Amino acid sequence: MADLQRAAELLRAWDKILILSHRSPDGDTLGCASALSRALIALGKSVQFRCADEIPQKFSYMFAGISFGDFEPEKIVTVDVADKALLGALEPLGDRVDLAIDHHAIHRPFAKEIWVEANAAAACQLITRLISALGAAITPAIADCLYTGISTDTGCFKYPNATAETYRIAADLIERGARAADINRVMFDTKSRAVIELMKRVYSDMEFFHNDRCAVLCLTNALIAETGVREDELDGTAAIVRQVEGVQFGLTIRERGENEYKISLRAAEPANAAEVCQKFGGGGHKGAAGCTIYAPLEEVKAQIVAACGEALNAL
Ligand SMILES: [Mn+2]
Repeated sequence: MADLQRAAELLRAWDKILILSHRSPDGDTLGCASALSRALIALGKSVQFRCADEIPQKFSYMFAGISFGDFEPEKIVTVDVADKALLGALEPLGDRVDLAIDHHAIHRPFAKEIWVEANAAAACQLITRLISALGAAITPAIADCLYTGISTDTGCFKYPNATAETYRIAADLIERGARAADINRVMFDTKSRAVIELMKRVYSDMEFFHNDRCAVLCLTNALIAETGVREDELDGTAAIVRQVEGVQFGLTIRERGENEYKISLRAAEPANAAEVCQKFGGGGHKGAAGCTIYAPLEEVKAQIVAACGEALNAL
């Protein structure tokens, strides 16, 4: 297992570096990639960046003005990638990764060198320290990228993963020019008209079961098409059912294909989301888990709601 010093030593020696983000890219993986790219280029290195999926528009500012090189990569670095399958269409590159920098406790090793710190709230915390160890400046543009990753991975510093260390690093980034208020407004308080239309429908269609201890919302392809909401705008929807006071299980049912529904389950203590999803071949954590059920929607809903009811009765 590599550490900060080892990662810095490797990157100091390397050139012609390809940085990879995970599929369905979020603020953390993109914040890492853009900040590290900027720092390595400032150190005189040639850098490229790739991601299997398109960069959501709200993150595209991170890459403005970066001059990526045109070369055959000699070294590959992944950032915030817990498993090579998460490279999506770039998975074939997964066996050629020289250094993986990650913060997932469930990291499944695929790289030659691995630097994982599972207690870090965001991989951007690691990249912040790495850039300093490399002796590169944390410019205001780099500070913006890193702050965005930390803020988005902590739900705007609201999740339990935001530690005193997280706040210290964020404070340091603000001192170096990160535009915290502007970034948080764009990341958390700005919604497209399409999302508001979706929310109107989702709130009015939300259903409650088991004495209001289980809340369900359904995202059908028809609803998504009617409202025109983009895939990357759906991240926040799983949080809605969790906001309802007294709800122990919050379910979001997302249509994936014909008779194929992906369930995102959120649980409040002492309920266990992973236990329920395991019954359907899925998994996850106590507080958040997922599974896929192959059946018509009404049947899917009945099955998962019944499983939640059993779990509630056993509490
Ligand atoms: Mn992350």
